[in-house]
Amino acid sequence: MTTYLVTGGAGFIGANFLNLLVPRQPGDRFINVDKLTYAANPASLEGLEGSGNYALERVDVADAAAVDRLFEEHAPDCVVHFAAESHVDRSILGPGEFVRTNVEGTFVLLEACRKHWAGSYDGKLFHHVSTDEVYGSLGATGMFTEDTRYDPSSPYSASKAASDHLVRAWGRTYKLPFKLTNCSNNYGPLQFPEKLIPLMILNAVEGKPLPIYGKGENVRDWLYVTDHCEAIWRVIQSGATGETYNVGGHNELMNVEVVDRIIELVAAQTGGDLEALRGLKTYVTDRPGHDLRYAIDASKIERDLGWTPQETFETGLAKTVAWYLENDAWVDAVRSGAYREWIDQNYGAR
Ligand code: NAD
Ligand code: TDX
Repeated sequence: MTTYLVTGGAGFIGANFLNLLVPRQPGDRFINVDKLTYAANPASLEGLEGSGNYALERVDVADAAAVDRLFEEHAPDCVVHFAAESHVDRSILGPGEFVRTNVEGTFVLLEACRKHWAGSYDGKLFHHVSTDEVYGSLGATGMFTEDTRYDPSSPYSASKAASDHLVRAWGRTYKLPFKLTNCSNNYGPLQFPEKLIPLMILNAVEGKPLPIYGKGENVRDWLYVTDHCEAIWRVIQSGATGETYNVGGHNELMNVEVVDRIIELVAAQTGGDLEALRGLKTYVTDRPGHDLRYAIDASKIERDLGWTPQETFETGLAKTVAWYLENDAWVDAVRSGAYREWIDQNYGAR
């Protein structure tokens, strides 16, 4: 039996990971360590209640004493580190929490592993979940490989870059066994509606403006969330220790193209008026330091570990729109007063 300490498991990707793995791995234990910030929704994990191999611990990963207690109580073999402040726009308006959670939080976890795994690293692993944003922006051509130089643009991506450096330094200096994945933009069920795709789906359904930053020509490489989760699991099980794997979906699209496809799907799935929905598109002030283009070269994980995405952008986006239409209660639960304050703060002045 392996005990996995999964940080940030009540957020978007972490919850999809646990919903996939807890039922599939009944002989293993999964401890979800989450501070339950605005981005978390325990309703995302309802299906796991009563599973004998799952528990939630409400803990801040930057709280060294609390993390220490968790290691004593659960004696984890593997840390899967998702917990982070994850929204670029929030990092621009308030970078402090990003440094605290993403940098200090990663440091606290690495130190806990070093202390509690001292003596033998046999069967132990720190898996760090990171992003392609650490590589900065591409021009019109080229792709990020595992060897691309780090060049982060936003407080968010700089904090993730710092955390990646800490993980590799703990590997080199203290021989801590680690693996790292840098993934492109995820989308799918359970994503907090501050991110492009769920924000646009819900605004379109409610007839609200669809705020496109700048000219909408920035390109992102979209990957369905369960394809990312399967990639992480594949790397944990079969990847080489001390290695980094880039994960991406070969789905490069301009933001306006993504919004157009969402509009078409919402019209088709709700019977809404296509032209009226198109009229909701609104070009607003650009994001400062907005990276132009991301594209992932995922050939290493495809070649070495045989991972390939199962969803195309068409199948994944249709499922995602359907999920948001069917899950009113989940949407209502996350769109609290704090959510409305964020929408006013970020979009009010644009
Ligand atoms: P999210 O914002 O949806 O969820 C983050 C989770 O972490 C939440 O449950 C939150 O409560 C928890 N958390 C925040 N601060 C914490 C703290 N101090 N202690 C404990 N828990 C804390 O994020 P996400 O989109 O699921 O991203 C998960 C990870 O994947 C992040 O590390 C992110 O950088 C990385 N990533 C995300 C994407 C993407 O497109 N969303 C792509 C590549 C990599
Ligand atoms: O209202 C919006 N209008 C808009 O045009 C929002 C919220 C976004 N955008 C643009 C900005 C980006 O070019 O859409 C693109 C996607 O934006 P986000 O959903 O905020 O994602 P991004 O900034 O690309 O970062 C995401 O992918 C990498 C995640 O939030 C990160 O956690 C992950 O590391």
